Amino acid sequence: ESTRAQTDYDAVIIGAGFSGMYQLHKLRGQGISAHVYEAGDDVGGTWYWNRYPGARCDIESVHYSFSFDEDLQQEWNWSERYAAQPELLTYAQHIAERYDLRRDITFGTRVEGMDWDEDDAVWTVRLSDGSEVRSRFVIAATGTLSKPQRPAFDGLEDFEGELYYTSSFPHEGVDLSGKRVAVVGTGSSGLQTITAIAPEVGTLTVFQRTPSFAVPAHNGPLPPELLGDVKARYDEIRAADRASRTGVDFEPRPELLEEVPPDDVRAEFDKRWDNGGLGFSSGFADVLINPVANDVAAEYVREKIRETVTDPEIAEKLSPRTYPIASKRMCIDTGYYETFNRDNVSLVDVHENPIERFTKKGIVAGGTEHEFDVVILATGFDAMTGALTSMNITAGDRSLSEEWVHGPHTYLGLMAEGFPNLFMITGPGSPSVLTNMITSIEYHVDWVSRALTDLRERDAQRIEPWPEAQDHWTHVVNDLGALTLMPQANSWYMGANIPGKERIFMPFVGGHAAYVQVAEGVVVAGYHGFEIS
Ligand code: NA7
Repeated sequence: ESTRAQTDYDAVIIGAGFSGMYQLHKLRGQGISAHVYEAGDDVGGTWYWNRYPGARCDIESVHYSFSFDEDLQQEWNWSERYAAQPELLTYAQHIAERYDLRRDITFGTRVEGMDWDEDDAVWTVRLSDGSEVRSRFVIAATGTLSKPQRPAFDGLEDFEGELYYTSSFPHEGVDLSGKRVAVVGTGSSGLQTITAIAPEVGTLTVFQRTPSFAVPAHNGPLPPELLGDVKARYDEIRAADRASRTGVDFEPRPELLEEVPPDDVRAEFDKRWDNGGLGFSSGFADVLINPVANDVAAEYVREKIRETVTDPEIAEKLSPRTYPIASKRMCIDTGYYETFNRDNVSLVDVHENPIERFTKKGIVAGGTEHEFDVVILATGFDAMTGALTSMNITAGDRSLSEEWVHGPHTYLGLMAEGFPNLFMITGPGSPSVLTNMITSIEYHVDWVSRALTDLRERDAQRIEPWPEAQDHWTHVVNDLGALTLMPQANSWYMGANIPGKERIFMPFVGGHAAYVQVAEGVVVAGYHGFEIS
């Protein structure tokens, strides 16, 4: 009890996105005092910040939703197959209200730093309002794509038009109609923005450095009878998701692509293309391992691009050729390639001729100045580690950002050696970014919550991974990644999109189900690999 009196909370949770909210709800249910600090003015995380036109989830709503409460999943009605940002934000707000979460969340407050006090086994957490709180545990529910990447373009501050980032798009008041608009970046955010605004703007100029592979969403209203069927079988559907590699059961075939006759392969891809979504590349297990199999899938998409885009030169520029398909997260689109058949849309390839600088009037690339009223930067995120390394986390003379200069080191993507009592939800070294994020979030929150209860039962106050356990896991993550084609892309999985960031494959590529087996085994073996005291 004496140590109890020195802390403000048992647990501080950083972030009120889906993971932070579920974590708060779960700990409350276990009688563990917890408080959430959130930089934004409301809940929702990713879906609070990323309000650009056309923002939409790339996983179907009936899977990208909480499964922990049967009443919730029975009562909530998704309107579309893939939820758009406003509906996801409404869902997040519903979660906050349903479980009365806001009373334990401080909004508009960023965690600016935290120090571990080894004598008291307590974290001191420094907040942006200048205050400090002391907490036995800290749970970083800070997201994997939450620290925006804002390239330092020369002259950016000289640009006199409107400048927006997709990752912090204004909540209201943007009118693009009739204007000369540029979009820089052709990842998921860029693709969705481009497709959504093209009909409304005067002219749209797309600055593309690397083309993406886009598979159709075939989005549309979710028919009530389909939703009814899902609800009737929800247990079965969620169980299949949890037993899968990606957290969505994309039903892979048992054979390898090279074992299947070409006509049958073609029919399988046709079926998956017509169904739409990320399951396109999940049909054959060797697509991410065997370059020959991969190229069959890649060529299928390139053929679709040639069929869709009327100008063959533009079709070729839009066709990815420099990296394997699915080695970066594919984009799920609704008429992206068709957009380039519009008279008001043009494509500037900035691979050969990078953006040189911004001017008062626009952007200079390849020696040509392009003039714009509005520039939208869809330039991505310092993914997986950025939110954690920018938080000034220190323990004694060790700092997390320095420890991770050559890539993240974690045990199971849950904790880092040297930083006791600090948990990460969907941290680097977990499979989360290769999965349906909600499946991964629920598993991690459940794992951490059980660990805190187990610690309390043992009357323990401190948990930290062994250095050897962390080394082994980091090798497993790196070595498994290296067996696949995934490290061949300059992706955010590799940290390759951030100048100067160490190139290392950060997620566990073995999939959700295999990961769960390991992480459950660790618990069954008495938290093997963790020092508990
Ligand atoms: P992404 O997928 O990282 O895309 C960022 C895009 O911005 C990508 O096309 C980049 O080209 C481009 N980019 C970044 N910096 C520059 C500069 N300096 N010049 C030109 N182009 C640049 O981020 P998103 O937000 O679209 O998507 C992130 C994830 O959110 C996505 O994977 C889904 O899971 C949801 P590059 O490819 O680096 O050549």
